[in-house]
Amino acid sequence: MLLDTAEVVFKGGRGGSGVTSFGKQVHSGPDGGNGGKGGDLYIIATSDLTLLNQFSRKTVFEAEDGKPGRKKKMNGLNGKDLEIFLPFGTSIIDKQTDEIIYELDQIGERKLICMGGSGGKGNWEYRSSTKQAPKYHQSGFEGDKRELILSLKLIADFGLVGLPNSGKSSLLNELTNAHVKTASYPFTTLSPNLGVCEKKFLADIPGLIEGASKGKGLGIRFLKHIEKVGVILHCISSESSHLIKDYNVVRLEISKHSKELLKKTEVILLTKSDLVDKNKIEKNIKKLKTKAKKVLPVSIYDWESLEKLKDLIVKTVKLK
Ligand SMILES: Nc1nc2c(ncn2[C@@H]2O[C@H](COP(=O)(O)OP(=O)(O)OP(=O)(O)O)[C@@H](O)[C@H]2O)c(=O)[nH]1
Ligand SMILES: [Mg+2]
Repeated sequence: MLLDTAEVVFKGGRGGSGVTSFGKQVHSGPDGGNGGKGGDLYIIATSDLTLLNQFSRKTVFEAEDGKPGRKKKMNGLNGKDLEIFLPFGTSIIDKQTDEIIYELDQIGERKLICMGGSGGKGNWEYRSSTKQAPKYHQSGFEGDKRELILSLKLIADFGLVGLPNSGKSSLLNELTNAHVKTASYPFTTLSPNLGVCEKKFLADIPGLIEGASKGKGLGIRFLKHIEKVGVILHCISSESSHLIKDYNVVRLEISKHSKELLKKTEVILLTKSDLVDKNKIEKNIKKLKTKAKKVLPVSIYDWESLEKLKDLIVKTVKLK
C-alpha cells in the first residue's frame, strides 16, 4: 500500500559545546576550542513513489550533532548532514500553519530544510586584555526543528481517471512497464501507480464513484493526484448502457475537488471496445463527442487501437 501522506519531525543537529581548557605550562593561558556545527537536514527528490512508506514506523529524523571543542584550540568536528529521500511530487507543509514550504517537482532536486545549530565558543575565544584566563565556554545551539506534513501528489503527463472497473490499470499495464493487479471487480487498485510510455509518465488513479469528493470509496484521498496531471485520460467502459451518466459522475466529483481541474485537457478513452460491435462504437463515439473533443475507442486486445493511443500520448500536449 502506497503511503501518500506522513507527519514527521525533522531536526538539524545540535552544535557541539565549546570547551574550557588551559595549556599545560603555567602561563600558557586558555586553549579550549569551539564546538562543531550540527549537521544540516536535506530532502532529495527521487522517482521512487513508495518512499513515504519509510515514515510508517519512524517519524523523527535528526542530523548528527556537532562534537565538543577540544584542547589546543582545536574545534570539534561538524555533525554529518542527513539526506532524506522523498518521491518527487511531495509537498512539504508546515503542520502549524498549513503553509506549503516547498514542493519537490524535479527528480534529483536537493533542498535544505533544517539548518544545524552553531557550535559554542571555547574559552580561547573569550580571552581579552581584561580577561586573560576565562574559565567559561558556550554551549552549542539547537538546530532548526520543524513539524511537517509530507503530502505526495503524483506528477504525470497523463492521468488515467474513471469509474472503478473501467480498465484503467489494464491500459497502464499494456502501455507501460507497470505490472499492476487488474480484476473484474471495483476498487482493485487501492493506490495510484505510475508507468512510462514513450518517455511520458502515466498515472493510474484508483476508481472514482459518486460521492468520492466527500470521501466515498477511495476517491477523496486520490482526487489530489489528478492536480498535477497534465492531460486527463477519462476511461469509460464500452459495456456501459449509460455512458453520459458515467462521464458526468466522474466529472462532477473532479469539479467538487477543484473546478480548476475541469480546465485540463481531457481525452475520453472508450475502453473494452472489443466487447461491443462496430456500429455501437460509432454511436457511442458520437454521444461522447458532445462532452470532449477527442474520443478514442481502445481495447487491450486490439493492438491497432493501442498504437493509436500511444500516438496520441506522443502528440498531445497539456493545455493547462
Ligand atoms: N474484454 C476486455 N476486458 C478488459 C479490457 N480492459 C480491461 N478489461 C477487464 O476489465 C476488468 C477491469 O479492469 P481493470 O484494469 O482492473 O480496471 P480499473 O479501471 O483499473 O479498476 P479499479 O482499479 O477497480 O478502478 C478486468 O477484468 C480486465 O481484465 C479490454 O480492453 N477488453
Ligand atoms: Mg485499477
